[in-house]
This record gives sequence, structure tokens and C-alpha cells, in this order.
Amino acid sequence: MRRLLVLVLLAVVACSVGKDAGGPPVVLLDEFSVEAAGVFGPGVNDVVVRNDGEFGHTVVFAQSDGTVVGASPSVAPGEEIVFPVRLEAGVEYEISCRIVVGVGAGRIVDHYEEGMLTGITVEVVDALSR
Ligand SMILES: [Cu+2]
Repeated sequence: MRRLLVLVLLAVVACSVGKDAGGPPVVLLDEFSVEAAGVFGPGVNDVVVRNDGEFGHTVVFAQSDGTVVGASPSVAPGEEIVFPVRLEAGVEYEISCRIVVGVGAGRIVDHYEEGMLTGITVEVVDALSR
């Protein structure tokens, strides 16, 4: 009986460790910020993108040399989408919004310049632990 209890406790600990260590990849958008949370792993990531702002935004994943590997459609204010993007292990990516809006009199608002960017590094996952 005691052995069974230990096994059950170990199973509970294993499950809670898994939750703490992960969660789905999430990108939160607002004026003018991009926040990344959760685990971005190698392969296709179904990224949850949520726009908490007042304006439409996009999500662009790019490598450090500027190569774009994924660009979402426009995400409306209050909208949440799931955006699949393929990422490689050990690679750093910049996540940004590239919307540029004319506001009259030859002036623009460039969301990237306003600070809508962040960076992630895709974790190298031990094949044996999967
Ligand atoms: Cu934007």
C-alpha cells in the first residue's frame, strides 16, 4: 500500500513539473509591446496569439539575419488566433509586428519602431525525454 502511495505521489509530481516547465507557446500583443511566454520547441509550434490592444497587429517570426520564417494575418483587437510556425532548435528568433500606418500629413506610426519586438531562443529538446 505504501509503495502504491509513493507511485501515485511520483506521478502527481511528474505531471506538475511538466506544467511548470511548459505551457503552449503564447504571444501577447498590445500598444506597443510583444510578449512571448510558454515553450517554443523545434518543429511546428501552434502559437496562441492574443491581441489585447486597440489596434490590429501582426506577428512576424524572423531569424537574426532578417529571414522571415512566418507571418500571421492581421489580428483584430480582442481577437485570439492560433498561428502555426516551424522553428529550429537552438536558433534565436525575433518576434515583431511590422504594421506601418499613415496618420496624415506625411507622418506614420511604425509598430516595430514603437517597440513591438521581442526575442526567443528555441529550446534544444533531448530526443530521449520526448
Ligand atoms: Cu502592431
